[in-house]
Amino acid sequence: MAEDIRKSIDPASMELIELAEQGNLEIIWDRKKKMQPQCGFGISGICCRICTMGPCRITKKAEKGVCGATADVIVARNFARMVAGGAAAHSDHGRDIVNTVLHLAQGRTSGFEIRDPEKLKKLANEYDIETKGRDIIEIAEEVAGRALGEFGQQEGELRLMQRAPENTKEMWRDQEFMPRGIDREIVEIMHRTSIGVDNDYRNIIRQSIRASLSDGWGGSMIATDFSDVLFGSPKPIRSKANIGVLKEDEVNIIVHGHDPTLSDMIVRAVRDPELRKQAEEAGAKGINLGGICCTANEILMRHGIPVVGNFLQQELAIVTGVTDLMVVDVQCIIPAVVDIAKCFHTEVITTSPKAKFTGATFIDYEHGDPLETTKEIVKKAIESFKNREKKKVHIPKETQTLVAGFTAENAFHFLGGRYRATYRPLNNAIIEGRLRGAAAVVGCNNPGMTHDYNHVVIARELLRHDVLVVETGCSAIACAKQGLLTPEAAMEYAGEGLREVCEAVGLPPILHMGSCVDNSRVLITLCNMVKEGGLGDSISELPVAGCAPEWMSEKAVSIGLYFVATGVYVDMSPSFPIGGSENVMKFLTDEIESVTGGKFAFKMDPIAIARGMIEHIDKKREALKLRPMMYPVRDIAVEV
Ligand code: SF4
Ligand code: MSK
Repeated sequence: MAEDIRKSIDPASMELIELAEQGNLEIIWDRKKKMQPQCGFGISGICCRICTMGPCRITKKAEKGVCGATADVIVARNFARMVAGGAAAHSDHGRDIVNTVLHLAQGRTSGFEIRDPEKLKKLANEYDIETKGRDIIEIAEEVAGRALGEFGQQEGELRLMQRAPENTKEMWRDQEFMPRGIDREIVEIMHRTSIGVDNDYRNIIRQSIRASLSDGWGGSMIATDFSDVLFGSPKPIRSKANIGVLKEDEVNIIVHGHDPTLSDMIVRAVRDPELRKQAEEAGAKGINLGGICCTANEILMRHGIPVVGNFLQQELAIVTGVTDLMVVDVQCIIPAVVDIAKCFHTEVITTSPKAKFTGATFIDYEHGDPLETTKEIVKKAIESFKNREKKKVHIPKETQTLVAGFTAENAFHFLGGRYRATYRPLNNAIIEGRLRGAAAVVGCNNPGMTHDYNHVVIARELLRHDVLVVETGCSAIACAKQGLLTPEAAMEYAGEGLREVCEAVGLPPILHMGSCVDNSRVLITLCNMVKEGGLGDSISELPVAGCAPEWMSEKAVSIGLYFVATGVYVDMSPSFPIGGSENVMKFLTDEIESVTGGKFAFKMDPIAIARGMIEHIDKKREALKLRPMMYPVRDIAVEV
């Protein structure tokens, strides 16, 4: 990382980074700097420590590991294990949500209800479960049982994969990519990549593909669908984003992580009149709830709860001195939040037996009464508020309004008019050349790059080329903070065709589709586009592309791979740690296209990333013989 890299494009974040520096508080960028230079063997994926004959590193002098493993095998194994880690995280998240539905149905937990019974019935139909004349709770128990069964399933196909177009499914079957069971594929990666098992790089990557599909079309899709059943399907909703949503005169609680089971219940707890009264008695004007990372996206999409920030803002939220309590569930919560919290009055509460943090208070949310447990957490926040140190309070003012809450089902209600839920207008707009195509910009932040920069520049470049953008995760938060998630943004940033489409129906040019597991909503959107007709018979024929331009988590590797395996062009920045094997690189960026129709690119510059996506979209338009674009590309600057 260059010493003088701009840390963030976000003024609120920069203000707090400087404040941390003045106060000698160590934050993520400081640790990244101390870590330089980072290990070149790790970056290129040629370090193996799978057995104790190693660790082995491939060099000119030592072209094979002690066991004889080549760079190709070592790189492929390391890559596969990243996929396994990512797929496991998403899928285990999905399992937890299904378990909550099951426990609700069996009366083993309280406080939850089935908020979208219609979606549950649709799921029941997909699982061939009778719904007529049956109690909703009884249906829920059976559907949850069947979905849980797919995690341990040993043979056959996953149910929700049947949603894909026939051609795409045929390709998966022909290539033996169809996952047999969710857990099975992840375990098989761990087996195959242990010492002396799968020693063919292509074969290892093929299993990675199968495991990633069991994430996107399995664990993640189950997480999304059962979250909708349990917490309600999102609807477009206005809210705000960025650190300025924290309030000086209220008790501030931040939820951070991924699992809506906790955050959704906290939403209820902070609305409790008794607790609000207690907050007032403590001298606060109210209780203010905000979120970070994907658990933020979950309660934003369903309740309009404001977003405090994305991944790189988790420590900064504490540096404001007004975060009275941060309560976390699982994933993307860096251990350093506990250290920085010690410099303030902030209480850090962990709630999952899977994710305990040394130095934080653990409250067992999973085994207690959920509503009572969250009320206890809110009471702790009120207590913590009393310990706030006025001289440490510093809240940057920045906030932006946004519209979130789009799903594969509701987004196109708008395009189809109020009463016609159809993808026809979207497909027609693409066919006629009003829209060039659609693109997903997703994924994390990474302190090795300028915070939010790639997300925003890529999104703007796509918009001015009339590409409709969908976003999830920290990318959606990045663009929200820049005001790109409002209908008004279409006027400012979109090409003329996209602007016409957005204006006709009042949509933002970027549709916020939720959390990381909600990339499954993007998959369903692609299925619906194929089903609507006129844009080819398989997902790989669609004029669409994706990118994760600041990714850092293994989950992003799995997401990228299941999109490529579904037939989509995906750019990942930074590159995967595979540079040590020309063969693995060639397979993922080139050869794979002849198998799935999708492929990876690893461009670093955001304009180059966006142009690569646009080029791919144009290639698909040409293959489909679609009409030329209706309007010239809008000539506006995209830099920030
Ligand atoms: Fe070295 Fe082979 Fe053991 Fe890896 S598996 S550490 S390459 S001996
Ligand atoms: S939270 S996985 S940093 S997107 Fe889903 Fe953000 Fe990446 Fe975590």
